[in-house]
Amino acid sequence: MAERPWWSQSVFYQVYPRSFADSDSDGVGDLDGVREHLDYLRWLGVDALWLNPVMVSPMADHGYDVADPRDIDPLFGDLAALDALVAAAHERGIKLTMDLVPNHTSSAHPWFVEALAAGPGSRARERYIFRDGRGPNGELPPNNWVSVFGGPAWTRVTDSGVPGQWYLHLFDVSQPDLNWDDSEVFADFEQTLRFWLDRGVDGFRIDVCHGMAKPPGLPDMPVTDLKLLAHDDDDPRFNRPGVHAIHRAIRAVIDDYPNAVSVGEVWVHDNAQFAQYLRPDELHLAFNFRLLQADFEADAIRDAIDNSLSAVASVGADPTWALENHDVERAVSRYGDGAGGLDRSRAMALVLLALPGTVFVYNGQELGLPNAELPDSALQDPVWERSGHTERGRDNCRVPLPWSGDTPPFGFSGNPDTWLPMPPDWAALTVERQRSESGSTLALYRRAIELRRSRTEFTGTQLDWLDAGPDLLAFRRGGLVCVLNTGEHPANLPEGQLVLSSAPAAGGVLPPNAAAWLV
Ligand code: TEU
Repeated sequence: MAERPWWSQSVFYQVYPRSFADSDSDGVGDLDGVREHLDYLRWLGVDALWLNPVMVSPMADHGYDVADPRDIDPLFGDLAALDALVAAAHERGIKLTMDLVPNHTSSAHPWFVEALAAGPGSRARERYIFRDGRGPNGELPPNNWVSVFGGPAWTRVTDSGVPGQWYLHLFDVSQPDLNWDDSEVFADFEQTLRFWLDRGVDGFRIDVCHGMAKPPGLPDMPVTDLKLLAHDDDDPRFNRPGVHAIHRAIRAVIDDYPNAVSVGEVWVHDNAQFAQYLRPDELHLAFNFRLLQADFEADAIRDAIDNSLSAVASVGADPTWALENHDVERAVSRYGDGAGGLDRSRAMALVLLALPGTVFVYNGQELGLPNAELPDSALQDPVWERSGHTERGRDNCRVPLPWSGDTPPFGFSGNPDTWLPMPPDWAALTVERQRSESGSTLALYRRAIELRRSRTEFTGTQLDWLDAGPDLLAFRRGGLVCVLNTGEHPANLPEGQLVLSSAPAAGGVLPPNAAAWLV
């Protein structure tokens, strides 16, 4: 078998830059903060970082609204700070990937400013999706599409002082969708890819890879009454056939940089359609969200793993795994909160890190952080406003990391006024505290990553299910056996030497809400 690329069995650590570490005491994390904590990440044992967007942005969607894709926002630092971070990460053997947003720009992007000023029919409007409205005076939006963040996906602009055309925004009103049928859009994106790759960046996470291509004629959606932040596979807003030509063009550029990786955010449920994004001339990797959507039940988890493996098998791509990211509820809270939720998320950490393929760990996951309770006045996610205050949005999985000490801001910042308030009871969850406790969640992650990296048993892409009994999930991968107990009763472990468990498993008995590794 040909040697696999560097990313194929790697552990990526997702840094949400606002919330990782603040070096300049403005209450918001930044690039120097990341650089100053690289030794922590080396100690944790991760292979690569994924930084959420740090480009110039008004921050309406915390960086996913990009006004200049080829510069760093002053909130996070500057190009010199990025260069210094890349160099310092590479010195420690850690790769660094950035996050690119091709589906839309910020409304503050010079192209959009120009498009508003230039008026209907202009060249500048062709880079976005402007249309005349329906109804006698164009007072109705061009179609019935809704925004993923709530409300209509169209906003009407003023042309020559009177109500004029409408523009499409699948996300916030400040995130106009680009027209990928316009060749200048790709030409500019190519410049962005090369700009960062030439600076030594090791690849990209690419946002909304199932977006970009829009269907001809922009037909209505069959159903508009959707859960926010959700869509299914026959939604005309996403996953249109034309998207694959875009991915082939992107890949052709990335192939000029043989060690660079592309990881797509692909919210497509059907396995065959998902796999199309991973054909040899499209994305290298794509996030698979099944595991983080599965309940804590042996059958549901097995189903998620089986589906994820078969989705990539048909195209020979590596599977990817995640339990958390900046868009979803923290695992501890999702699995039931309190001690039970923590136990289950620790158990799932061992399932995650036993699997073949690329693993993503979201910052704070290694500390067992729960979702934070936030007062209404603290909420910043555009989802809160756009849903008319019915959906709280994603802020509570984005609270800054607790590093040290007994009171907020726990060493995250020199400024007590952090961009989201930090819960006082996180004193027990700081990095400093957990580094000193052998049974901590941090210690568990570190040991699991170390074993995954160093033990010869963790080889091969083959995964075989073992018959373990009801409420038990058990599989063999190479020389490793992973057992998870999702039931209410202790279970006997199979034969083998216990190398790690998420809860004490003395005498070969695995308690409920726990997992173990045996060789
Ligand atoms: O998310 C894209 C997207 O489709 C999400 O809205 C997804 O459906 C939802 O989060 C699932 O719960 C990406 C980014 O990850 C997100 O942070 C951005 O807000 C969004 O793109 C817009 O750029």
